[in-house]
Amino acid sequence: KLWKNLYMNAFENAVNAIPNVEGVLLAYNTNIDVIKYLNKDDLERRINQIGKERVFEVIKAPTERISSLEHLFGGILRSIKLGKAIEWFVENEEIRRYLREWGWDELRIGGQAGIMANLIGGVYRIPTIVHVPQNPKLQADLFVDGPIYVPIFEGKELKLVHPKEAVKEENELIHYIYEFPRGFQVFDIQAPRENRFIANADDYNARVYMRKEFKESFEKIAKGVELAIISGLQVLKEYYSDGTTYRDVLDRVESHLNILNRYGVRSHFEFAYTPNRLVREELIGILSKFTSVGLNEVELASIVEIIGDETLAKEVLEGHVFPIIDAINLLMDETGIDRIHLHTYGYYLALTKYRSEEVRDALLFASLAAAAKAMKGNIEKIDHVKDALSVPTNERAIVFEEELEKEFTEFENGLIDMVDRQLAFVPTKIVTSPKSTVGIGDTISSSAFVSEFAMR
Ligand code: 8BR
Repeated sequence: KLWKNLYMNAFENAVNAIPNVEGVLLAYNTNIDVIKYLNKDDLERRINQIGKERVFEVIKAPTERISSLEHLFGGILRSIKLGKAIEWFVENEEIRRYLREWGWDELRIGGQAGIMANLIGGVYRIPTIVHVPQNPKLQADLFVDGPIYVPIFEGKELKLVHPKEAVKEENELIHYIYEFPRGFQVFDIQAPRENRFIANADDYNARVYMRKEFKESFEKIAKGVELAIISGLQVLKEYYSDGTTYRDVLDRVESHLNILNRYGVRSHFEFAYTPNRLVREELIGILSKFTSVGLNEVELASIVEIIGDETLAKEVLEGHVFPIIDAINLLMDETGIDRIHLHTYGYYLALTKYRSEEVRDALLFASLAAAAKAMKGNIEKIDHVKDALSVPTNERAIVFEEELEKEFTEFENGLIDMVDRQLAFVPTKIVTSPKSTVGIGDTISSSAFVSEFAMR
């Protein structure tokens, strides 16, 4: 009952406040997601043509990258066999041509910045500037209509236009996503659960390429926005074959953050899982330049491995609320960041250095957006978010709520006063049979960040 009312109020408050936001900047990763639903006969035919035995060898000895058809199909079969999400980079042009010809069932805008642009600009109708490393027609057409802009030079002047009005003959940065359902069978292999194999044919986002408008005119771009969301740094490697390193990219990111801070633009970093430990450590190091960070429990555990200890990291992974609270407090101690938003299956937490009910309302609004995304696969209008009010609130989170009430006597309406910090807790809406769970994390983080600063 309490949460039902809080949810309704939060939705109203967020929707009323969202038009106040003058502009959001989203950088850096945008690409094309190609989705193909695998077909047993087609797959078996293609594999038989290449030679089944050589493909099957790759299942046992994964190559982790694709430079031949054996690698491609071996990777796909390995993903099916393990029911695991696997992503390998496509190294040569011939295979890229093969993938393009193999075709697809659906095209979607991809990359965190690209996905968030269609939500924040397309659905919330907030003027949004998005970084597109390349802007070919195939990708530009995937942006919905609305106040979504890319900066372009016209002569020496910087202009903001919809990506469709700025199409160039540039590279198509494609992530080929091969989906299979649970029980999918090919030869004698059966998928224990639904999942996907991704063949990544995108050299630009892999190195966090920044286009010249952003390199040369970032200050002008920053002046036009109130909020910024940075993502896509999780792919960085220690070094590249041309002698450059992750440091070259991070130097540029830091210079962008300095400019954003100078203009009072609040910034959020979406901390996606970063496999390289050194890069992860360096990302923790630059968090102090951001206002806010968003992550899930797996990402939080991977951070605790560096700034805390193995025991706490393990407890965080198990999803219990007290170790997670300890971990986000530790992260705030280490970085001094003002806001940490943790989302996990069933509840969200936000630890902030300031006190405000809007923090909680923003989490509730984000939970509605997440449920809408789970239900529809793609949110097309704000009414989809409103419809999520009818999704039941997660019962299991109520147990955590009771534990919090016991521990913190002043716990009220999802807010806990922690002397110099505030902790907000909300049980989320859980959709029982989701259409898709791709991109829900980005939807949660961006909806909460943008709506909180709209309301405050
Ligand atoms: P990540 O991609 O960052 O892990 O975020 C996924 C988030 O989506 C989870 O933390 C969870 O809160 C949310 N989610 C998932 Br997964 N399934 C959901 C569902 N069926 N309904 C609502 N939210 C869901």
